[in-house]
Amino acid sequence: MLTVCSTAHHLHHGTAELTDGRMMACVERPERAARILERVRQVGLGDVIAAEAHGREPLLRVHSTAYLDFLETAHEAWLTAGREGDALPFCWPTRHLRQMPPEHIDGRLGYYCFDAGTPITAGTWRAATAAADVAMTAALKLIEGAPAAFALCRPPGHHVAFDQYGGYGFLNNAAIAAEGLRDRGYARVAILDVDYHHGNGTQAIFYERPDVFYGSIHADPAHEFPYFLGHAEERGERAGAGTTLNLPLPLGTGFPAWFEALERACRAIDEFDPTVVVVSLGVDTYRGDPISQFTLDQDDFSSVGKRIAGLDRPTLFVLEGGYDIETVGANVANVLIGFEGSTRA
Ligand code: FKS
Ligand code: ZN
Repeated sequence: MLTVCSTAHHLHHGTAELTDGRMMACVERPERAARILERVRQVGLGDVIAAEAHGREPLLRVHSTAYLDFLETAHEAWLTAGREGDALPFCWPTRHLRQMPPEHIDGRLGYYCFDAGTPITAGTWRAATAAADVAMTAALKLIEGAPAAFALCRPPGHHVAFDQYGGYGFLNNAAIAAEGLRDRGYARVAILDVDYHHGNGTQAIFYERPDVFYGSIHADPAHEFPYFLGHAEERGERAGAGTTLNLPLPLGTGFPAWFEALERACRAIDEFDPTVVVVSLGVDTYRGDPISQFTLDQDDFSSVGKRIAGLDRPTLFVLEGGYDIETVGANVANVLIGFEGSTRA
């Protein structure tokens, strides 16, 4: 399988996130991508190529101009306001407040961001656009006829909506790839999100779309981030009624119950009958993950890849989360090898 990556991800390296009432070192850090790439090379997964630049156009299929303008200039505005280091919001337009971007950078950060764990650094815009380029480059390989590709995206993207970021991400790489595939003739896209967290951004982007299915297996938002989306009763609306499937699972869930949910998601995808599958691939379901509470073992990830291969459709893997530095490379590679093993046979 082909891997697409970019060295520009290094330009995004946040210092700290607000967790449990304190500023803690960011778990979403450059070493994650380095470890994954190292492992992909070690196991001989296939060619590794650099992303090509695709400019703003594919981003605008998913995000608003105002949001992109904000993101591109946010850190500069932060410095101009006399701040140093990373830009983080501290005030949000929640219930009973007006939904409009104010002038001051502090207010704009709150308007466009939904959490306090996603710092904007001087290089964030360049890293985030490079990640979107990684996803688009990999998507185009499918258009050219590759049966599968791996987009080694960093920062991640599935929490990012039309004009709102958070959850360690700034641009929704999987959604951008999905729209790129739609624009180039793939009539029906199924997004399968296996990250530990619900992909609230991806769900919101496609909630009313009949042509893009979103299915997710994740920790029950009643007890886990992102809390405010991802419940079982959310099934899509209007033209998109029935094209969203949420399978929330209790904290502590192990592989048997998790795999049962994967089976359900895969059956729903078969029924949707997509022309292409985009996998939001997070391996923070691993038992040793520092911020998550599922208990998948390293070998289980091969079975995940194998089941996804059973969908028997062109497949684009887009990297999302996974924070145990020692195993993140092997866990991601196991999914991809599991997939390849059963398509090669
Ligand atoms: C821990 C609080 C953690 C944020 C969790 C963000 C998860 C991001 C992710 C992605 F794939 F996007 F990277 N709060 N006390 O793993 O879903
Ligand atoms: Zn996650």
